[in-house]
Amino acid sequence: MKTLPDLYNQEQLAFCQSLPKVELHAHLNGSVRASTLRELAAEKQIDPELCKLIEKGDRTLAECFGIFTLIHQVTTSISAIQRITREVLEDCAADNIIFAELRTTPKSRPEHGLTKQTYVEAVLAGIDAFSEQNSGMEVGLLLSIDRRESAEEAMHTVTLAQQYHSRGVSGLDLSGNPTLGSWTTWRPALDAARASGLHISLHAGEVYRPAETSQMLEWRPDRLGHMCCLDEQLRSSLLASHIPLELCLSSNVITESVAGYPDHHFRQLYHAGHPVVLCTDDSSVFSTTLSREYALAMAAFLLDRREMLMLAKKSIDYSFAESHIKQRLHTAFDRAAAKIQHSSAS
Ligand code: 6MZ
Repeated sequence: MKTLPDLYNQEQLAFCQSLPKVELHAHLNGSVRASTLRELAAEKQIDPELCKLIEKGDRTLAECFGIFTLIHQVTTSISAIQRITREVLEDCAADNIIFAELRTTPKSRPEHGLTKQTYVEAVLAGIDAFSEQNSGMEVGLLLSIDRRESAEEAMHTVTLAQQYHSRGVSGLDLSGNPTLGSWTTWRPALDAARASGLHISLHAGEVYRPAETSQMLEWRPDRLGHMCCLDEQLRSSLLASHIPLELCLSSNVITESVAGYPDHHFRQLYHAGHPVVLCTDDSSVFSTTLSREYALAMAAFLLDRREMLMLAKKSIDYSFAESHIKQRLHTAFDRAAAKIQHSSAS
């Protein structure tokens, strides 16, 4: 594995672990526990070499999409999908996350008896199973459109999001290999989603595609993800837009969308007062946790404890949760933050 020096010290990591946090950009199948992947692969008699590849840790952006294909070969049954959803949420709760907004791509896999609808129901059942056992963490769900999908497939996903809106699906995400497809394919589906009151987050600028990134900015999604590869004009349009941006430090550095932690565009955007939120992207694929992402930011951008608290608190407002849930989260956050401040002072 490519050795990425951990920039932070144990004290910074412990502080970030103690922070109440909000996760707004976590792909379900990229966050599956390695031990669960191994177990599911063994049940399906899938070559253990595949699991080794998944665990390798060092990968280009193109290789990541090969890894997702491998993971998707393992997470094919309703019970596996329920299980990984519950476990990913348990891992979020263990990392002191108070609100987890997961995202996942509904999949039609007739060879495994899976439809997009039964996929979504399995994820919701996993969320319910988690919530029955855990009361401390709120959960949200976005349905992803994969850039490999056609206009019709994208519209089907939007219809499912509308159907399951009352069960906690708050919006849509556009993701997948950023070198594939074209924005005009999914735009009508995203227009329909927005018209029906769903929130939208777009992966944008993960690779340099200035024309597409500019069209996405003009469309004004509720949030953007990544925005790593921009020219000067796009950078100023992003700043002028004030659209909250999900930033995934390890993911961007490991896939070389960004040269290194100190060079990450977090620095410039944060200091310009742009709304940013730290996220994991694919905690399993990039061997990280949200606390670790916070610790990396704290160390790389020389942020103090008060700044980290504010960063975490503000991310509540960028979530797609309903306002009464945001209020609850702010109350829970303030209570936990007061304890942290009290213990640092004593
Ligand atoms: C773009 C990504 C991604 O939906 O099967 N995904 N899309 N850029 C990234 N940066 C590394 N990481 C993950 O989770 C896996 C899917 O999420 C998207 C890809 O479409 C991937 O197949 P789900 O739960």
